[in-house]
Amino acid sequence: MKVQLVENVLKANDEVASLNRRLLKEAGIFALDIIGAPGCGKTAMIEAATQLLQPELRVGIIVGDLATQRDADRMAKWCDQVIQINTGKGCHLEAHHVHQALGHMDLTKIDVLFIENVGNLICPVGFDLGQDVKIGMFSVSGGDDKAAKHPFIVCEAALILLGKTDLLQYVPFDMQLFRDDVKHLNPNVNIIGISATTGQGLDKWVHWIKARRSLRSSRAEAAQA
Ligand SMILES: Nc1nc2c(ncn2[C@@H]2O[C@H](COP(=O)(O)OP(=O)(O)OP(=O)(O)O)[C@@H](O)[C@H]2O)c(=O)[nH]1
Ligand SMILES: [Mg+2]
Ligand SMILES: [Zn+2]
Repeated sequence: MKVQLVENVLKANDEVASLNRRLLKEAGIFALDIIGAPGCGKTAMIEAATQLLQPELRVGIIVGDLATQRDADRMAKWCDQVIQINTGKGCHLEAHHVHQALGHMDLTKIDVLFIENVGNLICPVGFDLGQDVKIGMFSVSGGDDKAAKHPFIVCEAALILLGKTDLLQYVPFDMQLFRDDVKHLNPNVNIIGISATTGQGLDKWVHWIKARRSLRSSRAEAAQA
């Protein structure tokens, strides 16, 4: 019976995720689900990337936390479409949360949507939100063993971000080990090192977003032709 229940929950989630995907596609929005441990630097990264993407691309942000609207307040400095979701005891975002948030946004004024998931490397991986890509985020201060210990996000991610690279000179972090672990789990995924503090690597990350967005748009045009 337990298996049945889990399957039903995921099935219901997938139905709403498909609805979200259709809405986002119709509006031409490229959506990224950002998944990383608490404090790995998700909000700082989104703040920095938003400043670089705009005004060329208009950004919208949905952010999930158990409590507070502190992240939304931080990001609202750079973006006028920010929705905070408080999940209470929930440790991940589900498609219905995103669906509700989309209902409060002007989708005609968004090109890139960041969805900052609840800080957690485990169950957010299993819940489709209707995003185009899931991004796995780790940090130098989190330790070089975290990719190996969290294989599911590494396998699902379209890209791995390694944040807080400015701390490499202060904390022990075996970059080769981290790279080898990622390659072993997912040979096709790239790693981009970034620092929201110094700006290092952000140009590469923003370039990746623009390239993937263009690829998605040209595929959509080809499908319509
Ligand atoms: N040195 C350094 N510190 C950073 C960097 N990015 C974020 N931080 C710091 O790390 C802490 C957590 O950053 P957040 O952006 O709040 O991390 P988060 O992943 O959004 O955290 P939650 O939403 O609570 O899971 C803060 O004190 C940031 O100032 C970075 O690139 N370098
Ligand atoms: Mg945050
Ligand atoms: Zn969860």
